Amino acid sequence: MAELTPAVALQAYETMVKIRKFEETVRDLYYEGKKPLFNIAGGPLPGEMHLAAGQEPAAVGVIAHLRKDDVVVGTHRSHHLAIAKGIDLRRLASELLGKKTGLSRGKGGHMHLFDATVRFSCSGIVGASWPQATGAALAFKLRGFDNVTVAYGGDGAANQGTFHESLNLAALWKLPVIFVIEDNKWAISVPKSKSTAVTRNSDRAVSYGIPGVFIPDNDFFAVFEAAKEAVERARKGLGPSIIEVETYRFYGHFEGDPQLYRPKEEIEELMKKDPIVRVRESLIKRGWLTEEEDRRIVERSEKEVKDAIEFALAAPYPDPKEALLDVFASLPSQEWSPPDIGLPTGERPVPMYKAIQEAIAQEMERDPSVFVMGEDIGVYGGIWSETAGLIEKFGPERVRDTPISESAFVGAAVGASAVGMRPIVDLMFADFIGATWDQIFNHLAKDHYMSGGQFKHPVVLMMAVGGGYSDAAQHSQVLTATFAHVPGLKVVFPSNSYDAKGLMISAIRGDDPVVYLFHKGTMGLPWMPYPETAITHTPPEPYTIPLGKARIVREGKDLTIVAMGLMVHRALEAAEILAKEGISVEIVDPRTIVPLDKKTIINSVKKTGKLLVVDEDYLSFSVSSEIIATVAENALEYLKAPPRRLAVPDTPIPFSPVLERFVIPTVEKIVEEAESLAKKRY
Ligand SMILES: Cc1ncc(C[n+]2csc(CCOP(=O)(O)OP(=O)(O)O)c2C)c(N)n1
Ligand SMILES: [Mg+2]
Repeated sequence: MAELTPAVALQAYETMVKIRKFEETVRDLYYEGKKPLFNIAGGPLPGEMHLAAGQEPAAVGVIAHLRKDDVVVGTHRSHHLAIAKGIDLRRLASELLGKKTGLSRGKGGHMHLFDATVRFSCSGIVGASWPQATGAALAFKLRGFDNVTVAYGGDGAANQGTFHESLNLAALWKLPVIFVIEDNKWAISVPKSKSTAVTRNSDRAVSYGIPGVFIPDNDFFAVFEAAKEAVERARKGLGPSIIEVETYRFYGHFEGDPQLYRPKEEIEELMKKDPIVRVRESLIKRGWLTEEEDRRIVERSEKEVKDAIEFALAAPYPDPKEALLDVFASLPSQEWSPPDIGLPTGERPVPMYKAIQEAIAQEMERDPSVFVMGEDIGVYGGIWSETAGLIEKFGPERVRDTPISESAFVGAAVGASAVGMRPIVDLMFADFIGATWDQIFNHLAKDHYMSGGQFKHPVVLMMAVGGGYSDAAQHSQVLTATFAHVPGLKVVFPSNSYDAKGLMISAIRGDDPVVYLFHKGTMGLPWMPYPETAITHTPPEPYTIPLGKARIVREGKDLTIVAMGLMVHRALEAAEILAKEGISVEIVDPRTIVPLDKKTIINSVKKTGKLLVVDEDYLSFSVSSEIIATVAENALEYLKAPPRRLAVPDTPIPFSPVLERFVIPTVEKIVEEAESLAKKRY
């Protein structure tokens, strides 16, 4: 925490001057080469541009109290925050211009600034910062560090559900996070009076039993004092606070914004109350700043900004092929090795739910950065018993029951993993991803890429999938394609206990986000029917299975069936029946959908000449489509008949058992389809 000494005040003033110079310079540059003026793609500075001139006190007044290893998470309007946090100006300017020397080597741009060295990130998604800063604060608390985190958001962002979920979570868990609302009174064209039911967002703190202060009139000194108290409180472990700063947006929402929604007089009035001019006057009045020193500060700032922009303009663009890099932190080795054959056998058959528990427990034992959170995962042990017994071993801090706030706790995993934790998040049912999809597909999946490889999210998102027990359309989906379609997510889908354990350990140890799906019908739960073949020998010691390596569950020569999860076992049952008819079926279980072991599938089809994909996900635009496309691209000439797929026929999953059996692939349907395919020839 800083005291307002002359040196600290001068430093803060200089940072504000530098921010303003940066924004003014970027603004001028933005319009260069743009014809017409609002041509978003023209000139050296492409894309959208949201500038923060006028909002300097909210940035500098708070961040002045932070250390380099504290975390700041910002928004689409974040240059001022990044500069206050100490980001390198040359790399910042380069990133804005999409250059190789940029923070993310041109992969993020102005709305997605990442700098791991000063622990700064921001997002173009309004309201995303709240849970992420909350998660980083959770990481610090779990590790016993005294770091704090600051989440920034606008008056508009304070109406997102994430804001309220995060406040509840942070207050409940007494996390060292400060929620700063930059109230510039506008969310694009919508005035706060038309979007927010309360006059002051700081009053919302009452609902969560935490302090909330409102700083009127963009007053740097008042922000500084309020932040000092909030940071002190957070560092002492006393929990979160809200600081709402009434601030001014000098320019439009974005550059090119004609601002027809706000009166010109408002802008003129704001300019008259320029916060930097007011700080300067105050410093001069206090005798802390002379006109001479002020000139030097302005000159220094101008020089630094000019140097950064010139550096960025002169810097090279990245090699276009770099667009393909950084999707994942690690990929399977290029060396392909033959797949495992058959289901594991041995003297230790373990149901899948126990294999998952065992894997998590062993990794938690080995690595203190691993922790689990989700709904009902503590004393209850997870509704699929996947976390049973963990709380007794590791306690409620590391086996953390959460409120029903999927956005907040998945976002928290994003934030916690960015500072070195390895969260396992239990989402209960895959169907619930809708409540947190933004954190999954815009952040968890993309941050590694957008940060040019700086931010890693080693998060395991585990969840149950599948139907067959009349839980209907919102509790029975498989959704493999939904996840697999998003670049940056690995997708794991074990079909048996042995694979479940080895894949879980690999997922936890890897540096990429992994969606870990388990089928309810393979878990081996006493209250849910399951095939005996899902319960396999599972060694007691920890072991890994590389992601991207299929298993040939059964060898055959007439027909290849590719199946995942419960469908592997239905295919096995079907294969037994077909064998009696003299049809020899080979079954390939990809085990991981992303990365997909294409080669094992292709090799199998080359051998059998026939392909049937059995998929419990929806039929169209699916993993089954992808597998067939892969085979068509690589082994079309080997096919002796058109490939087929058996999947849910693009309907939601119905409730009534007779209806449900009609849409989900059954053993009978697999037999029927395979028989007909076996007979088929071009
Ligand atoms: C989830 C989401 N919804 C909508 C948008 C489009 N959008 C970008 S900025 C913005 C207004 C944000 O207002 P506020 O939070 O007050 O921040 P300010 O722009 O005033 O700094 C909107 C609606 C978005 N980027 N993300
Ligand atoms: Mg606003």
